[in-house]
Formats: sequence, C-alpha cells, structure tokens
Amino acid sequence: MAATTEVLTPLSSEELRTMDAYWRACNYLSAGMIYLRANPLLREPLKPEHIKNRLLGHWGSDPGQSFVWVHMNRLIRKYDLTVMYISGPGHGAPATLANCYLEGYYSEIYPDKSRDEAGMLKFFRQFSFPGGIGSHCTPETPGSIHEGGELGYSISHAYGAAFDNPDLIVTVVVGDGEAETGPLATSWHSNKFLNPIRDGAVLPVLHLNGYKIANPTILARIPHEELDPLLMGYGHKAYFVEGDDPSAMHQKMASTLEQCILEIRSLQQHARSTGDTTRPRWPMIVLRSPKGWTGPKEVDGHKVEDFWRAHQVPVLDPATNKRSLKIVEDWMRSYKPEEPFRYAPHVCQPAREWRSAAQGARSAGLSQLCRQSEGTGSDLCSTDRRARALSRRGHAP
Ligand SMILES: Cc1ncc(C[n+]2csc(CCOP(=O)(O)OP(=O)(O)O)c2C)c(N)n1
Ligand SMILES: [Mg+2]
Repeated sequence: MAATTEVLTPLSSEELRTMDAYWRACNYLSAGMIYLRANPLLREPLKPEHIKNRLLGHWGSDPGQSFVWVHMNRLIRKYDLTVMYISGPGHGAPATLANCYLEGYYSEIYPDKSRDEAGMLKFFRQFSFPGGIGSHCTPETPGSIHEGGELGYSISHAYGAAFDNPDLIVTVVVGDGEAETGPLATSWHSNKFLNPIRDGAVLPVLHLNGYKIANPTILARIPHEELDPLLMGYGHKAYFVEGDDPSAMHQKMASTLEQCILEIRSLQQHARSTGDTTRPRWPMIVLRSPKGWTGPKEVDGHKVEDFWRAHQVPVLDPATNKRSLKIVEDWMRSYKPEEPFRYAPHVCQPAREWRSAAQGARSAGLSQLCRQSEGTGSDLCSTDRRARALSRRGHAP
C-alpha cells in the first residue's frame, strides 16, 4: 500500500494563487527561452519576426520540474531548510534557468540578464545559441554541480552531496526515462550507505511523465501494485502525487512534500537523539504529471500535451505558419504573464529600483517583484539567502 498524507488542502487560497502564479511565470519563461528573440513580455501581438530562427530546447520536462521547485521553496521558507535541488532530466534546463532567474540569483551572477525587459530578452536569446548557453544544464548554470546531457547520475550526485552534510536535504528529480539507465537503476541503493546521524537526507521525486523522447517509459507503465513494492525494495516509502488539474495538484504536492520533510526530520531526530542508526525507510515522491503539462494540447490534430511530441519543441513552425504562431501565442498568454510579472512596474522596472525597495529583507528573487505586484507570490516565491546560497542546481539530459 502506498503511503498517504492526511492533510489534503494545506494551502490557503492566497498561497495557492501565488504559488500558481509563480509556477505560471516559470512555464512562461521556459517557453520564452525556446521561442522568443523579441517581444519578451508579449506586449504586442506575436509576429513571425519575434520567433527564433532555429528552435531548440526541451519543453516536456519543464513544468513538472518547476512544480517541484516552487513547492520546495514553500517549505524552505516555512521550516528554514537548507536544500539543494538536483535535476536528473537536465535537458529540461529551461525549468532550472527560469527558477534561477525568477529568484534573482541568475541576474546576480550575470548582471546583463537583469530582471527587466531588456535583461529578459537577453536571457531568452542566449538560450541554446552560439556564444550563449547550452540547451541542457551546463556548468554556467549558477550553482550547478550536476551537468545535463548524460542521464543517470542524479541520485549518485544527490547522495554525494548529502554525505557528511547533516543539515542538508537534497531534492532530486529523477526522470522516468533516466530511471531506465543502468547507473540510475542501481543508485537507488545509495540509501544503504546513508548514516542518519552524520549525513543529510535525499528526497527523490520520481517524475512519471510517461515518456523518454518518443517512447513510453517502463516505470510509468507498470501497475501501481508493482511500482510501489519495487520502490519499497529500494528502501523507500513512496508517496504518490498524481493528476493534471493544477489547483488539486498544488494541494496534493504541498501536503505530500510537507509530510516527507516532517518525516525526514523525525527520522533524523530519532537517530540523533537515540544513537540508533538502523536504516530508516526514507520517504520519496512519485510525481505522475503529464509531459509538457499546461502546453498545447494538440497541434494540427496531433496530440502534444501528455505525449511524446511534448518532449522538445512542441510547435515546430510558428515563424512560417500562422496557425502555429497563434498556438504559441495562445499558449504563452495562457500563463497570464501580466499577473506574475505585472508588466510595466515590475519585471520591466529597472533592477536597481526593486532591489532597493526590498532592502532589509533577507529574501531575494521574485519575492521583491511579487511584493510590488500586490503580493503575487511574495510569501513563497523566495528562498532565503542562506538556503539559496547553499542550494545547488544540477542537471542531466
Ligand atoms: C545516457 C543517456 N542516454 C540517452 C540520452 C538521450 N536522451 C536525452 S533526453 C532523453 C529522455 C529522457 O527522458 P526522461 O528522463 O523521462 O525525461 P523527461 O524529458 O521525460 O522529463 C534521452 C533518452 C541521454 N541524454 N543520456
Ligand atoms: Mg519522462
């Protein structure tokens, strides 16, 4: 039997609204990186000349990864956690980059990619462009210890980070395709080497979005009655978060992730107060969400969301096909970028202004934007400085 969580609606309506706004902002930025070379805030109707000449990048993995990130941020703030995020499907670099940018961290390292309209445009244009940055997570990604490009090492790197770091929790997203590689399949057993007194903890999030490039994945296809005991055999108590309705999924994820964090703390507390190092059954999450979640559902009658077509560029010819252009525009506007960004006075505001407005606050990143945008996301879009400084983003294709 899968583990269950008791509190199913832990988020207030305001928290839900702001977390969703942050997540939509991430998804907007991810799509923007893949598509736009002009008009970054969609101030004017999308035209062919706003579209990049060569479309590259991976969309399918991004919404699920950003979903994990925003939910982890809520708990970092709530419990003052020290957390590192490692991205197994590091081909989904737009998710990691979008979060770094929204938190403000990206602009600290690369000041020309500032948190204003001009900076956002540079941020989009550099993506997967010669002389810019890779379409996978690369060492240039701030805080990166885990490169995208070769699947299979996320869990090993997560444990490497957790060993001898008793305060650290490493959240590691594992792609269901990545999980089929030899290195990943064996690395689940790394928990056998984790000392609950001396080491930190690893919280795997197995992302069952159903596909690896153009093929279905095994772990997404085997029945629950087989998957759950398999993960138990790997040493985990698995919590399942499954669905596609964003509001319901936010509540489920918030509740489940919090349960996992509390359980990790309680297991550590027990070991550290009694000296009992018997191997605990560490919690983990199985996140079953559609590949390319919230992206275009269909293009020219072909299924895209929740299908292999969402893996990379979901709409292939918007620069030359009016119908495709409209699909991309409708898709990007569906994130209501005017809400999280509040066009004029916020993202577009000179970076110095919002920085100084937020002086004295320890938190950084979208929180400042949010504070000025009537609270959109202010309570949860930011990690505090300590958590951010210690967080490391990692990646694989
Ligand atoms: C070792 C290795 N084999 C193959 C690939 C090619 N590849 C790139 S992305 C991908 C699919 C990954 O699927 P999944 O882990 O489920 O990530 P998702 O995009 O679905 O989140 C593959 C096989 C690779 N990058 N590394
Ligand atoms: Mg997958």
